[in-house]
Amino acid sequence: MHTHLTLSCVAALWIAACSAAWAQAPDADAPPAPTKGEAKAQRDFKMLDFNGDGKLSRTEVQLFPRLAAAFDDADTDRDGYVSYEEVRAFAAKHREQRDQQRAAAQAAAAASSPRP
Ligand SMILES: [Ca+2]
Ligand SMILES: [Ca+2]
Repeated sequence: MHTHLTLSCVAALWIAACSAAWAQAPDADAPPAPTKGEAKAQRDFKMLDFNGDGKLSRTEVQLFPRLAAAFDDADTDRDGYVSYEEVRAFAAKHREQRDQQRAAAQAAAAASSPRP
């Protein structure tokens, strides 16, 4: 079995908002076919989904403290499971927040820098 290493990668992937492939803007003119990154993400999700019911339970992520900590945030409909859609939404939200924080930081830096 070599799943442990792979699952650790998945955990890192989720928390890191899963790369640009996962967090594409929904209004982007993207092709309907899954991207290479998304196909991999789906594969990784299935690997994390030990019992194959199409969603991640708290038990399934308990080996990964960072995933477990993010579980409530990702489980937006509060059914106790994180679906693939919820993971995607979480990744997108995560990226949005990061972008906002970056924009705010840039605005603050611009405001505090002396004008020539
Ligand atoms: Ca499951
Ligand atoms: Ca849910």
